Amino acid sequence: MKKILAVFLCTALLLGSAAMTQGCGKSQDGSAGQEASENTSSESTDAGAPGKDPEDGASGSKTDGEEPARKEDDAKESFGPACPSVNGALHVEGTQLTDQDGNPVQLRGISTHGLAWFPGYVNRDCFHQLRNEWKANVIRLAMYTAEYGGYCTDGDKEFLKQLVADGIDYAKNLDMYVIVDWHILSDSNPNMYVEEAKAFFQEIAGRYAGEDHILYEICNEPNGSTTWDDIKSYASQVIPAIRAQDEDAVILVGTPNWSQFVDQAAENPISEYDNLMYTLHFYAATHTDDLRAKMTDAVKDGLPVFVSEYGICDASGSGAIDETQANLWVETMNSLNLSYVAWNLSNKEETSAIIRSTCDKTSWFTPDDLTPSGQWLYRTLTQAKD
Ligand code: IDC
Repeated sequence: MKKILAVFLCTALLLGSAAMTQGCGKSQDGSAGQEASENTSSESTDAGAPGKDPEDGASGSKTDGEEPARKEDDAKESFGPACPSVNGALHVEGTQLTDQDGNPVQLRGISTHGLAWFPGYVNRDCFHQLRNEWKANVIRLAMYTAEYGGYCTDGDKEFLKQLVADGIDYAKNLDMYVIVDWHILSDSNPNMYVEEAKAFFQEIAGRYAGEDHILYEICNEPNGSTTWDDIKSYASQVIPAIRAQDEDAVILVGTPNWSQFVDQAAENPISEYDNLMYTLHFYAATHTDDLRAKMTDAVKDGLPVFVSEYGICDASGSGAIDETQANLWVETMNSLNLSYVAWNLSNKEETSAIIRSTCDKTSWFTPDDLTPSGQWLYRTLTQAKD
Protein backbone atom coordinates (compact mmCIF):
# COMPACT_ATOMS: atom_id res chain seq x y z
CA MET A 1 0.00 0.00 0.00
CA LYS A 2 2.76 2.39 1.04
CA LYS A 3 4.73 1.49 -2.04
CA ILE A 4 1.79 2.24 -4.30
CA LEU A 5 1.26 5.60 -2.67
CA ALA A 6 4.94 6.41 -2.93
CA VAL A 7 4.96 5.56 -6.64
CA PHE A 8 1.84 7.64 -7.11
CA LEU A 9 3.38 10.52 -5.21
CA CYS A 10 6.51 10.51 -7.37
CA THR A 11 4.63 10.09 -10.64
CA ALA A 12 2.05 12.64 -9.76
CA LEU A 13 4.62 15.14 -8.54
CA LEU A 14 6.66 14.65 -11.69
CA LEU A 15 3.63 15.00 -13.90
CA GLY A 16 2.37 17.86 -11.80
CA SER A 17 5.61 19.79 -12.02
CA ALA A 18 5.90 19.05 -15.75
CA ALA A 19 2.40 20.34 -16.19
CA MET A 20 3.14 23.41 -14.12
CA THR A 21 6.14 24.15 -16.33
CA GLN A 22 3.88 23.98 -19.33
CA GLY A 23 1.45 26.23 -17.56
CA CYS A 24 -1.35 23.69 -17.41
CA GLY A 25 -0.98 22.50 -13.84
CA LYS A 26 -3.25 25.30 -12.79
CA SER A 27 -6.71 25.57 -14.11
CA GLN A 28 -7.11 28.16 -16.77
CA ASP A 29 -10.60 28.39 -15.52
CA GLY A 30 -10.55 29.66 -12.00
CA SER A 31 -14.23 29.07 -11.59
CA ALA A 32 -14.50 25.69 -13.25
CA GLY A 33 -13.87 23.79 -10.07
CA GLN A 34 -16.59 25.66 -8.24
CA GLU A 35 -20.17 24.75 -8.34
CA ALA A 36 -22.28 27.22 -10.26
CA SER A 37 -25.12 26.92 -7.78
CA GLU A 38 -27.89 24.64 -6.66
CA ASN A 39 -31.43 25.11 -5.66
CA THR A 40 -31.41 23.05 -2.49
CA SER A 41 -31.55 25.35 0.50
CA SER A 42 -29.22 23.16 2.54
CA GLU A 43 -26.49 23.52 -0.03
CA SER A 44 -23.67 25.96 0.24
CA THR A 45 -23.72 28.69 -2.32
CA ASP A 46 -20.10 29.56 -2.90
CA ALA A 47 -19.12 33.20 -3.01
CA GLY A 48 -19.26 34.41 -6.55
CA ALA A 49 -20.98 31.23 -7.64
CA PRO A 50 -24.71 31.63 -7.04
CA GLY A 51 -26.68 32.50 -10.10
CA LYS A 52 -23.61 32.19 -12.20
CA ASP A 53 -24.27 31.31 -15.81
CA PRO A 54 -22.88 27.78 -16.20
CA GLU A 55 -21.26 28.86 -19.47
CA ASP A 56 -18.94 31.09 -17.52
CA GLY A 57 -17.43 28.04 -15.98
CA ALA A 58 -16.80 26.15 -19.16
CA SER A 59 -13.47 27.38 -20.38
CA GLY A 60 -11.73 24.22 -19.20
CA SER A 61 -13.67 22.20 -21.74
CA LYS A 62 -13.84 22.03 -25.50
CA THR A 63 -16.98 24.13 -25.50
CA ASP A 64 -14.85 27.24 -25.79
CA GLY A 65 -14.24 26.27 -29.41
CA GLU A 66 -10.92 24.62 -28.79
CA GLU A 67 -10.56 21.14 -30.31
CA PRO A 68 -9.69 18.35 -27.90
CA ALA A 69 -6.08 17.35 -28.28
CA ARG A 70 -5.89 14.19 -30.34
CA LYS A 71 -2.83 12.36 -29.23
CA GLU A 72 -2.86 9.02 -30.98
CA ASP A 73 -0.24 7.64 -28.62
CA ASP A 74 -2.62 7.91 -25.69
CA ALA A 75 -4.45 4.80 -26.78
CA LYS A 76 -1.22 2.87 -27.15
CA GLU A 77 0.22 3.58 -23.73
CA SER A 78 0.23 0.58 -21.44
CA PHE A 79 -2.99 0.55 -19.51
CA GLY A 80 -4.27 -2.84 -18.34
CA PRO A 81 -8.02 -2.67 -17.80
CA ALA A 82 -10.47 -3.36 -20.61
CA CYS A 83 -10.59 -0.58 -23.18
CA PRO A 84 -12.45 0.02 -26.46
CA SER A 85 -9.44 -0.48 -28.77
CA VAL A 86 -8.86 -3.99 -27.39
CA ASN A 87 -12.28 -5.08 -26.12
CA GLY A 88 -14.52 -3.23 -28.55
CA ALA A 89 -18.27 -2.97 -28.19
CA LEU A 90 -19.70 -4.28 -24.93
CA HIS A 91 -22.54 -6.77 -24.60
CA VAL A 92 -24.43 -8.51 -21.84
CA GLU A 93 -24.34 -12.29 -21.61
CA GLY A 94 -26.33 -13.74 -18.77
CA THR A 95 -25.49 -11.50 -15.82
CA GLN A 96 -22.07 -10.55 -17.16
CA LEU A 97 -20.86 -7.52 -19.06
CA THR A 98 -18.69 -8.90 -21.85
CA ASP A 99 -16.48 -7.61 -24.63
CA GLN A 100 -16.88 -8.07 -28.37
CA ASP A 101 -15.58 -11.65 -28.09
CA GLY A 102 -17.72 -12.62 -25.12
CA ASN A 103 -14.95 -12.27 -22.52
CA PRO A 104 -16.04 -10.88 -19.13
CA VAL A 105 -15.30 -7.18 -18.69
CA GLN A 106 -15.25 -5.03 -15.60
CA LEU A 107 -15.53 -1.25 -15.83
CA ARG A 108 -14.23 0.79 -12.91
CA GLY A 109 -14.05 4.54 -12.79
CA ILE A 110 -15.62 7.73 -11.63
CA SER A 111 -18.67 9.88 -12.20
CA THR A 112 -18.55 13.58 -12.76
CA HIS A 113 -20.63 15.72 -10.40
CA GLY A 114 -23.45 17.62 -12.10
CA LEU A 115 -22.08 18.72 -15.47
CA ALA A 116 -23.82 22.10 -15.20
CA TRP A 117 -22.12 22.84 -11.91
CA PHE A 118 -18.65 21.43 -12.50
CA PRO A 119 -18.07 21.62 -16.25
CA GLY A 120 -14.35 22.25 -15.89
CA TYR A 121 -13.53 18.63 -15.07
CA VAL A 122 -14.63 17.57 -18.53
CA ASN A 123 -11.20 18.08 -20.03
CA ARG A 124 -8.71 15.87 -21.73
CA ASP A 125 -5.90 16.14 -19.19
CA CYS A 126 -8.20 15.19 -16.34
CA PHE A 127 -9.48 12.09 -18.13
CA HIS A 128 -5.93 11.27 -19.21
CA GLN A 129 -4.67 11.31 -15.64
CA LEU A 130 -7.61 9.23 -14.43
CA ARG A 131 -6.93 6.66 -17.10
CA ASN A 132 -3.15 6.42 -17.02
CA GLU A 133 -2.48 6.98 -13.33
CA TRP A 134 -5.69 5.86 -11.67
CA LYS A 135 -6.41 3.03 -14.13
CA ALA A 136 -10.01 4.14 -14.57
CA ASN A 137 -11.49 2.71 -17.76
CA VAL A 138 -14.84 4.48 -17.56
CA ILE A 139 -16.12 8.00 -16.92
CA ARG A 140 -19.76 8.68 -16.15
CA LEU A 141 -21.14 12.00 -17.37
CA ALA A 142 -23.85 13.00 -14.86
CA MET A 143 -26.35 15.41 -16.34
CA TYR A 144 -28.99 16.40 -13.80
CA THR A 145 -32.43 16.80 -15.31
CA ALA A 146 -34.33 18.80 -12.72
CA GLU A 147 -32.01 20.40 -10.17
CA TYR A 148 -30.81 23.98 -10.59
CA GLY A 149 -29.43 24.27 -14.12
CA GLY A 150 -31.07 20.94 -14.98
CA TYR A 151 -31.55 19.85 -18.57
CA CYS A 152 -35.35 19.75 -18.29
CA THR A 153 -35.79 22.82 -16.10
CA ASP A 154 -33.73 25.98 -16.37
CA GLY A 155 -30.53 24.51 -17.83
CA ASP A 156 -28.87 25.53 -21.07
CA LYS A 157 -29.61 22.46 -23.19
CA GLU A 158 -27.09 23.22 -25.93
CA PHE A 159 -24.32 23.84 -23.43
CA LEU A 160 -25.08 20.63 -21.57
CA LYS A 161 -25.27 18.59 -24.76
CA GLN A 162 -21.93 20.04 -25.83
CA LEU A 163 -20.39 18.99 -22.52
CA VAL A 164 -21.75 15.47 -23.00
CA ALA A 165 -20.33 15.44 -26.54
CA ASP A 166 -16.96 16.70 -25.28
CA GLY A 167 -16.87 14.00 -22.60
CA ILE A 168 -17.71 11.32 -25.18
CA ASP A 169 -14.95 12.60 -27.49
CA TYR A 170 -12.31 12.84 -24.77
CA ALA A 171 -13.14 9.31 -23.63
CA LYS A 172 -12.88 8.04 -27.18
CA ASN A 173 -9.54 9.70 -27.81
CA LEU A 174 -8.22 8.27 -24.56
CA ASP A 175 -9.58 4.78 -25.26
CA MET A 176 -12.00 4.77 -22.33
CA TYR A 177 -15.65 3.78 -22.02
CA VAL A 178 -18.14 6.49 -21.13
CA ILE A 179 -21.62 6.48 -19.57
CA VAL A 180 -24.15 9.12 -20.58
CA ASP A 181 -26.23 9.51 -17.42
CA TRP A 182 -29.71 11.07 -17.42
CA HIS A 183 -29.46 12.09 -13.78
CA ILE A 184 -32.98 12.20 -12.43
CA LEU A 185 -33.17 12.86 -8.70
CA SER A 186 -35.64 15.48 -7.39
CA ASP A 187 -37.84 14.53 -10.35
CA SER A 188 -38.34 11.18 -8.69
CA ASN A 189 -40.38 9.56 -11.46
CA PRO A 190 -38.57 9.37 -14.82
CA ASN A 191 -41.91 9.62 -16.64
CA MET A 192 -42.01 13.28 -15.63
CA TYR A 193 -39.65 14.17 -18.48
CA VAL A 194 -40.02 11.13 -20.73
CA GLU A 195 -40.43 13.19 -23.92
CA GLU A 196 -37.25 15.15 -23.19
CA ALA A 197 -35.43 11.89 -22.43
CA LYS A 198 -36.52 10.33 -25.72
CA ALA A 199 -35.41 13.38 -27.70
CA PHE A 200 -32.09 13.62 -25.86
CA PHE A 201 -31.14 9.97 -26.22
CA GLN A 202 -32.30 9.82 -29.82
CA GLU A 203 -30.08 12.77 -30.66
CA ILE A 204 -26.99 11.57 -28.81
CA ALA A 205 -27.35 7.95 -29.92
CA GLY A 206 -27.89 9.12 -33.49
CA ARG A 207 -24.78 11.23 -33.40
CA TYR A 208 -22.63 8.40 -31.99
CA ALA A 209 -24.36 5.37 -33.47
CA GLY A 210 -21.15 3.83 -34.79
CA GLU A 211 -19.11 4.20 -31.59
CA ASP A 212 -18.22 1.24 -29.40
CA HIS A 213 -17.36 3.06 -26.18
CA ILE A 214 -20.70 4.53 -25.06
CA LEU A 215 -23.18 3.17 -22.52
CA TYR A 216 -26.50 4.87 -21.87
CA GLU A 217 -27.93 5.22 -18.36
CA ILE A 218 -31.54 6.22 -18.84
CA CYS A 219 -32.57 7.15 -15.28
CA ASN A 220 -30.15 7.66 -12.44
CA GLU A 221 -32.32 7.08 -9.37
CA PRO A 222 -36.08 6.73 -9.52
CA ASN A 223 -37.30 7.35 -5.98
CA GLY A 224 -40.26 8.26 -3.78
CA SER A 225 -43.38 6.40 -4.83
CA THR A 226 -42.01 5.45 -8.27
CA THR A 227 -42.64 1.76 -8.89
CA TRP A 228 -40.79 -0.77 -11.02
CA ASP A 229 -43.81 -0.73 -13.35
CA ASP A 230 -43.40 3.05 -13.77
CA ILE A 231 -39.76 2.53 -14.66
CA LYS A 232 -40.59 -0.27 -17.09
CA SER A 233 -43.13 1.93 -18.79
CA TYR A 234 -40.52 4.71 -19.11
CA ALA A 235 -37.88 2.25 -20.33
CA SER A 236 -40.26 0.87 -22.95
CA GLN A 237 -40.33 4.31 -24.53
CA VAL A 238 -36.71 5.44 -24.11
CA ILE A 239 -34.95 2.18 -25.02
CA PRO A 240 -36.53 2.07 -28.52
CA ALA A 241 -35.49 5.69 -29.06
CA ILE A 242 -31.89 4.58 -28.49
CA ARG A 243 -32.24 1.27 -30.35
CA ALA A 244 -33.61 3.05 -33.42
CA GLN A 245 -30.18 4.68 -33.68
CA ASP A 246 -27.89 2.15 -32.08
CA GLU A 247 -28.91 -1.49 -32.13
CA ASP A 248 -26.72 -2.84 -29.40
CA ALA A 249 -25.20 -0.25 -27.06
CA VAL A 250 -25.41 -1.34 -23.43
CA ILE A 251 -28.26 0.45 -21.65
CA LEU A 252 -28.37 0.83 -17.85
CA VAL A 253 -31.79 1.00 -16.23
CA GLY A 254 -32.35 2.49 -12.76
CA THR A 255 -34.35 0.61 -10.13
CA PRO A 256 -36.85 1.82 -7.50
CA ASN A 257 -35.85 3.46 -4.20
CA TRP A 258 -32.77 5.35 -5.43
CA SER A 259 -31.62 2.39 -7.52
CA GLN A 260 -31.59 -0.10 -4.70
CA PHE A 261 -34.51 -2.46 -5.38
CA VAL A 262 -32.76 -4.68 -7.87
CA ASP A 263 -34.82 -7.57 -6.48
CA GLN A 264 -37.92 -6.09 -8.10
CA ALA A 265 -36.13 -5.92 -11.46
CA ALA A 266 -34.89 -9.49 -10.99
CA GLU A 267 -38.44 -10.70 -10.43
CA ASN A 268 -39.70 -9.04 -13.57
CA PRO A 269 -36.91 -7.91 -15.91
CA ILE A 270 -37.42 -6.13 -19.22
CA SER A 271 -37.66 -8.92 -21.74
CA GLU A 272 -38.01 -7.13 -25.08
CA TYR A 273 -34.42 -5.94 -25.51
CA ASP A 274 -30.87 -7.27 -25.26
CA ASN A 275 -27.84 -5.68 -23.69
CA LEU A 276 -29.63 -4.21 -20.69
CA MET A 277 -28.22 -3.94 -17.19
CA TYR A 278 -29.89 -2.78 -14.00
CA THR A 279 -28.30 -0.34 -11.61
CA LEU A 280 -27.66 -0.66 -7.91
CA HIS A 281 -26.32 2.36 -6.02
CA PHE A 282 -24.88 2.30 -2.49
CA TYR A 283 -23.26 4.64 0.01
CA ALA A 284 -21.13 2.50 2.30
CA ALA A 285 -21.72 4.40 5.56
CA THR A 286 -25.50 4.02 5.08
CA HIS A 287 -25.95 0.82 3.10
CA THR A 288 -24.34 -2.30 4.42
CA ASP A 289 -25.07 -6.04 4.61
CA ASP A 290 -28.76 -5.93 3.60
CA LEU A 291 -28.27 -4.02 0.37
CA ARG A 292 -25.14 -6.01 -0.40
CA ALA A 293 -27.15 -9.21 -0.02
CA LYS A 294 -29.84 -7.79 -2.29
CA MET A 295 -27.19 -7.15 -4.92
CA THR A 296 -25.69 -10.63 -4.63
CA ASP A 297 -29.11 -12.29 -4.67
CA ALA A 298 -30.21 -10.34 -7.74
CA VAL A 299 -27.11 -11.51 -9.61
CA LYS A 300 -27.73 -15.09 -8.44
CA ASP A 301 -31.29 -14.72 -9.71
CA GLY A 302 -29.90 -13.89 -13.14
CA LEU A 303 -30.03 -10.09 -13.18
CA PRO A 304 -27.15 -8.23 -14.87
CA VAL A 305 -26.29 -5.60 -12.23
CA PHE A 306 -24.13 -2.51 -12.79
CA VAL A 307 -23.11 -0.27 -9.86
CA SER A 308 -23.14 3.01 -11.76
CA GLU A 309 -22.80 5.14 -8.62
CA TYR A 310 -21.49 4.58 -5.09
CA GLY A 311 -19.84 6.51 -2.31
CA ILE A 312 -17.88 5.44 0.72
CA CYS A 313 -19.56 8.02 2.96
CA ASP A 314 -23.26 8.30 3.79
CA ALA A 315 -26.13 8.69 1.34
CA SER A 316 -26.11 12.48 1.61
CA GLY A 317 -22.76 12.42 -0.16
CA SER A 318 -21.14 13.64 3.02
CA GLY A 319 -20.61 12.57 6.64
CA ALA A 320 -18.01 10.07 7.80
CA ILE A 321 -16.33 7.50 5.60
CA ASP A 322 -16.84 3.82 6.41
CA GLU A 323 -13.78 2.23 4.93
CA THR A 324 -14.49 -1.21 6.35
CA GLN A 325 -17.87 -1.36 4.63
CA ALA A 326 -16.45 0.22 1.48
CA ASN A 327 -13.84 -2.51 1.22
CA LEU A 328 -16.45 -5.21 1.82
CA TRP A 329 -18.48 -3.76 -1.06
CA VAL A 330 -15.44 -3.76 -3.33
CA GLU A 331 -14.61 -7.33 -2.38
CA THR A 332 -18.16 -8.47 -3.19
CA MET A 333 -18.36 -6.52 -6.46
CA ASN A 334 -15.00 -7.90 -7.54
CA SER A 335 -16.01 -11.44 -6.67
CA LEU A 336 -19.07 -11.05 -8.93
CA ASN A 337 -17.02 -9.17 -11.52
CA LEU A 338 -19.43 -6.25 -11.36
CA SER A 339 -18.59 -2.82 -12.72
CA TYR A 340 -18.56 0.15 -10.35
CA VAL A 341 -18.33 3.92 -10.69
CA ALA A 342 -17.55 6.28 -7.78
CA TRP A 343 -19.31 9.53 -6.97
CA ASN A 344 -17.81 12.23 -7.56
CA LEU A 345 -15.23 14.11 -9.61
CA SER A 346 -15.39 17.58 -8.09
CA ASN A 347 -13.95 19.79 -5.38
CA LYS A 348 -17.28 20.45 -3.70
CA GLU A 349 -16.98 20.64 0.07
CA GLU A 350 -18.52 17.24 0.73
CA THR A 351 -17.04 13.89 1.69
CA SER A 352 -17.79 12.17 -1.61
CA ALA A 353 -15.85 14.71 -3.70
CA ILE A 354 -12.40 13.35 -4.58
CA ILE A 355 -10.69 16.74 -4.87
CA ARG A 356 -10.15 19.03 -1.89
CA SER A 357 -12.28 22.17 -1.93
CA THR A 358 -9.12 24.25 -1.64
CA CYS A 359 -7.82 22.88 -4.95
CA ASP A 360 -9.01 24.71 -8.04
CA LYS A 361 -7.04 22.65 -10.55
CA THR A 362 -9.09 20.57 -12.95
CA SER A 363 -6.33 18.12 -13.88
CA TRP A 364 -2.88 16.87 -12.86
CA PHE A 365 -3.92 16.44 -9.28
CA THR A 366 -1.22 15.59 -6.76
CA PRO A 367 -1.84 13.47 -3.65
CA ASP A 368 -2.19 16.66 -1.60
CA ASP A 369 -5.11 17.68 -3.80
CA LEU A 370 -7.09 14.56 -2.92
CA THR A 371 -9.67 14.18 -0.17
CA PRO A 372 -9.74 10.95 1.86
CA SER A 373 -12.40 9.69 -0.62
CA GLY A 374 -10.01 10.50 -3.47
CA GLN A 375 -7.10 8.74 -1.78
CA TRP A 376 -9.22 5.66 -1.12
CA LEU A 377 -10.43 5.62 -4.73
CA TYR A 378 -6.92 5.95 -6.07
CA ARG A 379 -5.76 3.04 -3.93
CA THR A 380 -8.77 0.93 -4.89
CA LEU A 381 -8.49 1.47 -8.62
CA THR A 382 -4.76 0.92 -8.75
CA GLN A 383 -4.66 -2.13 -6.49
CA ALA A 384 -4.62 -5.53 -8.12
CA LYS A 385 -8.14 -6.90 -8.14
CA ASP A 386 -7.44 -10.10 -6.21
C1 IDC B 1 -25.59 14.88 -4.46
C2 IDC B 1 -24.35 15.74 -4.53
C3 IDC B 1 -24.62 17.03 -3.82
C4 IDC B 1 -25.86 17.66 -4.43
C5 IDC B 1 -27.02 16.70 -4.33
C6 IDC B 1 -28.33 17.24 -4.89
O1 IDC B 1 -23.28 15.04 -3.96
O2 IDC B 1 -23.51 17.89 -3.95
O3 IDC B 1 -26.15 18.81 -3.71
O4 IDC B 1 -26.70 15.53 -5.02
O5 IDC B 1 -28.22 17.65 -6.13
C7 IDC B 1 -27.26 10.13 -5.00
C8 IDC B 1 -27.46 10.91 -6.25
C9 IDC B 1 -26.46 12.02 -6.37
C10 IDC B 1 -26.21 12.67 -5.02
C11 IDC B 1 -25.56 11.63 -4.12
C12 IDC B 1 -25.20 12.16 -2.72
O6 IDC B 1 -27.44 10.12 -7.41
O7 IDC B 1 -26.96 12.98 -7.27
O8 IDC B 1 -25.33 13.74 -5.22
N1 IDC B 1 -26.45 10.48 -4.00
O9 IDC B 1 -26.35 12.59 -2.06
N2 IDC B 1 -27.88 9.02 -4.66
C13 IDC B 1 -27.50 8.67 -3.43
C14 IDC B 1 -26.58 9.59 -2.99
